[in-house]
Amino acid sequence: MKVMIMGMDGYLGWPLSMHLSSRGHEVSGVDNLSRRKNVNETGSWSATPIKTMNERRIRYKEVSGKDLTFYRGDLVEPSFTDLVVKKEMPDCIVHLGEIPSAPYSMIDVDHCNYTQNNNIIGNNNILFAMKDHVPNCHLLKLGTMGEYGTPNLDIPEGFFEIEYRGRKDKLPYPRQPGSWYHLAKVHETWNIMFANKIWGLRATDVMQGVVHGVLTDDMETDDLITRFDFDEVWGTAINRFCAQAVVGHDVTPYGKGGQTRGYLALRDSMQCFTLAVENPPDETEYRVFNQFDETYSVNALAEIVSKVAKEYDLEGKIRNIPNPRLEAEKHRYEPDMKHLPALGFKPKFNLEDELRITLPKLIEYKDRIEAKRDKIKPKIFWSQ
Ligand code: NAD
Ligand code: USQ
Repeated sequence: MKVMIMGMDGYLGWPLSMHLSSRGHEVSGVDNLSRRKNVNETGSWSATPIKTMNERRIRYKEVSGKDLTFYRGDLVEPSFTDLVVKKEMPDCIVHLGEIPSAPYSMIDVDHCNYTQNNNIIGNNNILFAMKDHVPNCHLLKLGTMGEYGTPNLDIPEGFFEIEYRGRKDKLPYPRQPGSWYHLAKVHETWNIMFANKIWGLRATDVMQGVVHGVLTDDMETDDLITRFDFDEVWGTAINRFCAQAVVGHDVTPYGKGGQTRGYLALRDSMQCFTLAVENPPDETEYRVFNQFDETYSVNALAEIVSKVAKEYDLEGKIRNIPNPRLEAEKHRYEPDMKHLPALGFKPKFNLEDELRITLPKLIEYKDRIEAKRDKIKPKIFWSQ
């Protein structure tokens, strides 16, 4: 299958490119390298020293014998997006090419608008390029579990049956996102559903939980490793807890620590994406997958990181700190996850297993975390 990966240079895009290529797919990709630039802007860096796209592709060719085609450019430019889709004529587009940080989008009006413009317009440009050149192509789009927010109800996969004033219908489940970033994802969901309705474009909208881990089977050497961020803007709680433990910083759940999310190991996320790519929706179908494995509160996450860290003689002292975000700190979280298991998804790596791979790798790069220690403390406040 010809698969085009938007966001090829990213945390997920790079391992997925290698993974799909190793399964025999013909892989091309796009990236404007903005993630690297935006992390530089906040003064931080990846704990793992990542190679340039050219170095990565050359090294991958050396170890696998396979080529990865790469286009450097901005999906927000309609003519660029149109051109690359027309040139490649993919069977599947995996769209990961967005700004993924909630805190970044909350810095100020410029960062909110940059995130929303980048993500919503880039996504629209892909939809129009698909309609014009590859109307049968499958769009595998990365949304987020955070689109749903934390309702006091179970969370289905995209749609639910509702009865109102004696009538029944199947409707999109209410979205209650908690940041400008998460809101952009909701707007994109509506745009994809609309493109599906008017043009019949087929799409899988993936509501993904937080992905953790840093290594996949295709990373034969650290020249092929993916990025791992730990600062307040780009690091997710789990990455931050690992990095904090490695440099002897307190592990910092925010607030009461009851904030619960879905988690998935990077290597299991490869399995999910592969199943979705290789089992496309019917022509003209729009489907939603919730994609995660385990759910944890951030307090529970901190406890597990701390426990595994002790196996490596790290203290992992936990200290709840004032929450810079506005969010429920104790809430129900019962999302469904049925569609991927129905396609054969079997998670292989639980959180503790994955931590026993991540922590030793981070210990190798302890000096790089130490060098940016001042970027760990949160300074972006949701309510200001
Ligand atoms: P990432 O920032 O590492 O990767 C995104 C890549 O897209 C980057 O390399 C970036 O340079 C590129 N990009 C951004 N805007 C672009 C544009 N306009 N044109 C071309 N390239 C552009 O992020 P990630 O963690 O790999 O996440 C990938 C996707 O998955 C995002 O949409 C994110 O919201 C979603 N997601 C991620 C997670 C997670 O835990 N990592 C969880 C849920 C959803
Ligand atoms: N948190 C802490 N301590 C920290 C950092 C965060 O307790 O040091 C808390 C946050 O307050 C929040 C929870 O951890 O309640 C999750 O925050 P996060 O930074 O780990 O993740 P989030 O901002 O939700 O975003 C991440 C990815 C994003 C993806 C999303 C999936 O960056 O791309 O969309 O996870 S989900 O969380 O399901 O919406």
